[in-house]
Amino acid sequence: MTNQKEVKELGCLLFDENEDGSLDNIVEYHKDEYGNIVAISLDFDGDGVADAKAYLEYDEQGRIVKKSMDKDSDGKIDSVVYYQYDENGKVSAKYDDNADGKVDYVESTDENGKTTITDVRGRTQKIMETIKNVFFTKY
Ligand SMILES: [Ca+2]
Ligand SMILES: [Ca+2]
Ligand SMILES: [Ca+2]
Repeated sequence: MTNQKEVKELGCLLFDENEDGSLDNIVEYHKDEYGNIVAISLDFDGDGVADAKAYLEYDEQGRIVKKSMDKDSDGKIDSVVYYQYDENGKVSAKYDDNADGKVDYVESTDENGKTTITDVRGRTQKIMETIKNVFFTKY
């Protein structure tokens, strides 16, 4: 994030996306007793009301294993990402884009650091676009 204007305090990030001097994004973090961020609230228009939420779950090594996203802050989870780690610590991610319990995309990284995304339904169109649009990837 190059346009991050202010870090008010640990746990809250403020962004002025269009640089008009008023805050557009407020990101609020909630941490558990281990210091892991377990919930994130996003206020896209800076009106003080959260517009989207995300919830994170960790394994015993403190690595994120599940990210649940409520894109419209209505209390219902809209998409879920599952993270798996191999013995080398490499991560692969499974995206359930519509939170129906079925994985829609699998993202994996090879030994050269190249990331490939596989659509489990066999469709290749728009995958990158979809992934890019998956809520929260820029954070
Ligand atoms: Ca808002
Ligand atoms: Ca929702
Ligand atoms: Ca799905």
